[in-house]
Amino acid sequence: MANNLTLAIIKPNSVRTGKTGPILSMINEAGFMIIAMKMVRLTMQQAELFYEIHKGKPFYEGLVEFLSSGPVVAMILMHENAVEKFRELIGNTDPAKAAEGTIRRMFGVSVQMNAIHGSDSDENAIRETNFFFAETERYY
Ligand code: 3AN
Repeated sequence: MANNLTLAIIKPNSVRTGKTGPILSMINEAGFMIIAMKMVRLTMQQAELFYEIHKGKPFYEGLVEFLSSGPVVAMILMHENAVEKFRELIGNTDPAKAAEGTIRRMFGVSVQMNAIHGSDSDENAIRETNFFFAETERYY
């Protein structure tokens, strides 16, 4: 079942500019089932932990600061091949390179403020869903 789940985060720039609703519509229309969802504001320490994998990279500190700069909407999504399918829906890390009709192309403003996060492997999907959600907060 693990490969049917992925973690999505609507990033602070999208929430701040009122894009939560339009992004949720796209997620629903693409056939993903939302099995957990909440709005949270991460502390710097929590954001550091979430992006631990990127520690040491030149963009790490800016990324941590950005992710903790305002509320985000975190979700667990269910779909066959969820990780891969959702990466298709969100598009390239760089919104300028993302395909037409993808979430990042429509709502991303820069590589850092690229509107939304999606887990990049089944292993990270498990780690990331556990980071945000307790068993009691999931509907599956
Ligand atoms: P993705 O989110 O597409 O899996 P990653 O895992 O390479 O991309 O990067 C994680 C996050 O780090 C991205 N969503 C983006 O916000 C940020 N990021 C990646 N590369 C850069 C960069 N060169 N400059 C600024 N931010 C970056």
